[in-house]
Amino acid sequence: MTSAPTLQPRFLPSRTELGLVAVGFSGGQCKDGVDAAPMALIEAGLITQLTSELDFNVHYDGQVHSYADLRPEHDPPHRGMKNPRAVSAATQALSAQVYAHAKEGRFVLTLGGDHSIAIGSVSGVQKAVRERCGRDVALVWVDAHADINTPESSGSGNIHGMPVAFLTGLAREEDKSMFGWLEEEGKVNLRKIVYIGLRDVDRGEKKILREHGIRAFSMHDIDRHGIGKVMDMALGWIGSDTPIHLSFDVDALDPMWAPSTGTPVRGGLTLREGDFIAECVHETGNLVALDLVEVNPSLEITGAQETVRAGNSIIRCALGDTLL
Ligand SMILES: [Mn+2]
Repeated sequence: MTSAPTLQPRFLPSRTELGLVAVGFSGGQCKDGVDAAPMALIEAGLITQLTSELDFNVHYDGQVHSYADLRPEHDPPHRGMKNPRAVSAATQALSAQVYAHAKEGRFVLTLGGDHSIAIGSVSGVQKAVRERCGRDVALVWVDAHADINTPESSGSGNIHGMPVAFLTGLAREEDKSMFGWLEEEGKVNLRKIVYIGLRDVDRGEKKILREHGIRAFSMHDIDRHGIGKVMDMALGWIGSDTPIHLSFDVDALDPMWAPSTGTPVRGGLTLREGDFIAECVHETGNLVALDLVEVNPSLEITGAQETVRAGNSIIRCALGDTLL
C-alpha cells in the first residue's frame, strides 16, 4: 500500500537523522541473554547498513545501556510485579534518552532488550511528538502477545507483558519509583493502537481488548485476509495524518524464522510477512520511531544468527530498504 503523506513537513520524521538507543535490559522477564541483543544486531552490521546503504546520519552514544547503576538493592514484588523498581528506573531513563533524540526531529530506533522497554521508548516519543506538533502518535504493536496485562491480570508478574497497560493508563501506579513518573503527555490513546500478529493472548487480556474496542489483527485475520489486506485495514484505522511508532517484537515471527526469543509461539508470521509489515509502515511516510525487541541470542545456538538477521531485516525494511 502506498499513500502520500499528508502531514505538514514539521510533523514528519527526519529522512536523514537517526537516533539509536541500545538497551541491554532484561529485567522485564526472567531469562538472561536478551540484554545481549543490541550488540549482536550491531555486530551483524546494522549501523553500517543504516549509514552506507540507507544514508542515515546515525546519532549513537556507542553504549549498550543496562541501567545496572539504577537497579535498587532491594526490589521486592509489588502488586505481583517482578523487579518493579528496576524496570521503572530503566524505562524512565530510556524515556528521557528517546525524548532527547525525538525532540531534535530525529527518527528514533530503540534496540531491546525485553518489551518492557517500550514503556520508555513510546512515552519519550509521544511526549516529543506532542510538543513538536501537538499530535498523538499511533502505536503499531507487532507481537505474538498483547502485552496489555495489568499487574492484577498478569499470571507471571513479568512486566514485559504489561507495557501497553502502563502506556495507556489502564495500569496506574502513584509511586514515582514504580511508573508513577509516567506523565499523561507520554501516554497513548487506546483508539490509536493497532495490534498485528497476535496468537497467545491471556483471558484477562482478551477481556481488556474487547471492553476497550482495541483494534487487533490476529494470525487468524492474517490467514483469512492475507497480510496485504490486513495492513490496509490496520493503516486505514490509523489514518494517513498520524505519526506512527512501530514496536516490533521478534516473537511475532514464527519460531521457524526467529527461534531465539524468550516466549516463542508457533503459528506466527513468516519472515517475508514481517518485512512486509515494516515496508508498509515505512511507505506511509509517517513512521517516527521503531523498537526491535526480544531477540535473545543466548537461547539457541544455531537459531541465534538467524534471529539476529531477521531482526536487522525488519529494521532495514522499516527504514526504507526495498526489494527493487
Ligand atoms: Mn512483546
